[in-house]
Amino acid sequence: MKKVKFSLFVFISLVVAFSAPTICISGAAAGDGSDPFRLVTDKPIVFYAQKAAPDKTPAMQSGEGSTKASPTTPFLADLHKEKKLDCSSCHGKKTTVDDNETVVNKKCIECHGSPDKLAEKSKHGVNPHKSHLGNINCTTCHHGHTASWTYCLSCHSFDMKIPAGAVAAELPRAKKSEPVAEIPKGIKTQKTDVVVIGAGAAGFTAAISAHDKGAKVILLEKQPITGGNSMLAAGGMNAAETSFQKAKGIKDSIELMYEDTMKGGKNLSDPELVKVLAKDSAGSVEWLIKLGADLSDVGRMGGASVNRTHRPSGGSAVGAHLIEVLRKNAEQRKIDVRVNSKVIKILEDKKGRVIGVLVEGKHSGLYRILAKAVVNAAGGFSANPEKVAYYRPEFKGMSTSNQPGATGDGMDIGADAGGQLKDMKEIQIHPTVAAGSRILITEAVRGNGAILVNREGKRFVNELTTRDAASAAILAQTGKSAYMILDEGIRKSLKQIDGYFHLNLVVEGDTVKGLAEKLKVPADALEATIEAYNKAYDQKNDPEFKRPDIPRPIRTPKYYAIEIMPGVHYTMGGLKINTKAQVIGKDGVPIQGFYAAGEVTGGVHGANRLGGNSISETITFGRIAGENAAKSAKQTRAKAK
Ligand code: MEZ
Repeated sequence: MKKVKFSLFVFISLVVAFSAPTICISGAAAGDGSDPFRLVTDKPIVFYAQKAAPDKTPAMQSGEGSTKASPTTPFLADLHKEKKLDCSSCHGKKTTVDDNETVVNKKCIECHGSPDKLAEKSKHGVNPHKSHLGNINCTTCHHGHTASWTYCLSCHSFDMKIPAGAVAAELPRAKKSEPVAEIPKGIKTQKTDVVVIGAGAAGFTAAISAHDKGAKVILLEKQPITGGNSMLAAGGMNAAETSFQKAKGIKDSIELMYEDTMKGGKNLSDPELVKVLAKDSAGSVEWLIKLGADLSDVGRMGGASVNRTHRPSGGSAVGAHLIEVLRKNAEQRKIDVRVNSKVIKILEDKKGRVIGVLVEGKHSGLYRILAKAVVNAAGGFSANPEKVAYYRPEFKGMSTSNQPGATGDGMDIGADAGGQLKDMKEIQIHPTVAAGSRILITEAVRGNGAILVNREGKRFVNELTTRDAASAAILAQTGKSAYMILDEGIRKSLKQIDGYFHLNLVVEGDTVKGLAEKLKVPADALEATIEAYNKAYDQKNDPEFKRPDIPRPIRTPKYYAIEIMPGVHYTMGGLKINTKAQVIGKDGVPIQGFYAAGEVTGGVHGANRLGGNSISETITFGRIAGENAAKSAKQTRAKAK
């Protein structure tokens, strides 16, 4: 009987780990007149564990209303002990745990099966072991010595059960700063050629590029999983003059991509950086294809004059796919990738040259890596509400489409190392985040034909205008939200739309009238709106809103609606860089040994980023930063000889 019960527990619990206590978040001192909502030293987030009988599977619920931990609450380690499993069953012979929790994860899989295998057994609608996060560590969610907590709930609100799980979590809050402690004497020190901070698309690209130029690389990620915000990128990657465009007969040019980007950014962008973005974009697509990516589908995003947004065939989300490809390539190259590893300081020598980083590992604690060059690819701060409100008080309380690690600490440590920050007030609101959630409804749905209507059943904006203009138009409507309307034809044109059905975000009707009734909008108005749109499609002319491209009409039942509202999506500001991806110091001179790429930088997107330009930037500037960091490391090595 006991055996049966334990197998049942094993089956339900799926994967178990003995990781050390708490994920951490930090708060530390500005001291230099910069914003006070910066994150440097760590404070624990408290997860409350549910009181549960050892044999029962505790229910995990997301949301507010925390329940205090009971001193009798079992964690997974306790449950294992009850089954007469000792520490070595999870930890092996040694009890030291590295920050990747390598041994524990290996042991989990040995006993319980791989996440893929577990996913096959899952009977849940939303499968906790198969998601856009890809192949992640078991210990991302399953903890041995603290309450387990489903990482998905950082963004979603599924009622997802997890063994020995928390019932509620205190969400990470940015704390007012405290000074960073002095580097302890005799601190453990490692050496490498290049350190890359942040394992999103820019970080992986820089790491792979530096490695391929002969450098020894360590890639550090503070979150328990790699992928960063790039993992969530939906719509695609902009590039001009690509082989895919040519094959489809799309006439584009580097100059046109440059002009669209400058115009979209209200001419605040650094023209030299935009030139590089446009000129190298096709090369970046080719680079990804060589690594094994599929970017053969080409669609359109707001502010683009032609179709130049590249994504996997069928219109799957670009980010999860690219991160899978980049992870695989880093693994094949045996690049040292470390999760749960937060850089809290960039180290400089007396002359201000960057010489390494101070890291706080979840298990290894504080240690130092001396490097010949550092690439900062730590991302933006859309998920730091205090910081967003500090720069833009009018955005206070708005939801975000970003993952929880997008807190902007990379900008803080970069500025502490002498880097100049620019355009910090330029924060982008994405017009279509599903109402009441953090789920981005990709611009590609509008690009493929969907329209926006208000509660009166009327269109009110050119759906392919820039994000700032579309967001402002939505916020001016009754209820400050709108409905995105599409039909079966549009649904079939873009695979990622199926995900919105899976997440229960879609209202559907067999007819336009039926849909209108469900939405409680006037049916005759909605019917007239769709009729006028279909006429605009037929005549290739949208007289009222001047939408530049209508690829499909809305006339194939069923009809669908998703309620959307604007949410914080992207921070255009950050560390100032030059075309070599060198970080520019406060004196206007490049800081030796210091490079940056991706959302942590400012200057590429000016006052408004065009959809599809983010992934483009991460790959193009990630490659430049990685290659130049490797070159700089080589020169430093040669000088030292
Ligand atoms: O670049 C983006 O932010 C993007 C393409 C978003 C989206 O709507 O899919």
